[in-house]
Amino acid sequence: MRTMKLWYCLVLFITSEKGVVRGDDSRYLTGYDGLNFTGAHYQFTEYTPDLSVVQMDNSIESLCITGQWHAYDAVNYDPNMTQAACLWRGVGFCWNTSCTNAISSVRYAGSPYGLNDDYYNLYEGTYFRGKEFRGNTNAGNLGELDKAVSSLVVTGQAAWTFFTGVDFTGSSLCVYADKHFTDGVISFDTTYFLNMDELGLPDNSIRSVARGCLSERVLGHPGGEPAPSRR
Ligand SMILES: [Ca+2]
Ligand SMILES: [Ca+2]
Repeated sequence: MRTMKLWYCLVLFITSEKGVVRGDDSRYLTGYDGLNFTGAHYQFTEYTPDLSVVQMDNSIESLCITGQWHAYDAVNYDPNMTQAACLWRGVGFCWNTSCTNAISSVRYAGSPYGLNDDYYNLYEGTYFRGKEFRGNTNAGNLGELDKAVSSLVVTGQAAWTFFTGVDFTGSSLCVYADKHFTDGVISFDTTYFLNMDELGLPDNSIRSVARGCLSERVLGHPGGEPAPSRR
């Protein structure tokens, strides 16, 4: 069973990155099983594919966070991409969630090495569901997520350019984070696209990623195209 779980993790987290984990990373998600930050609680700092392991399955009603976290009704980040998912982000924010008593898995978006390090996360499903390809370096192909990406997140202050061809060819557009969160000390820059319509590329068309703004189409930067409207 242990071997099976490890194998599953390796399949889920395909990466293109270099780095070391810093001790000062401030990302967290504290989930409470009561409203207004009461009751049993657990502080998450890592990907958690099954909240029953920490006795928090279908129980979170309120939360405090730093960073961007994705929360899923299904376990394992919804590999079938059919259940609801919630997006939580901020720096030192606390609120009662509308995703009450439903969440069964959580994972963050952004760099594992530092909260506001430059990073991208690509997802197989809309709403950040399913398998993931993530990184902080150029990727000439996306491995298992080749022609499969349906949502994405960019964090930090660098631009990333997404291409419809392998090895940085085809149509492209570049994305900057457009939302800045801070508590006066810690800063976090991020943006997200729930589906490829928001991004302006066909679904399942992204095939490579490069650091920097290498396209004439620019999203999220002053002077670039406006970010999609948010609920
Ligand atoms: Ca659930
Ligand atoms: Ca897809």
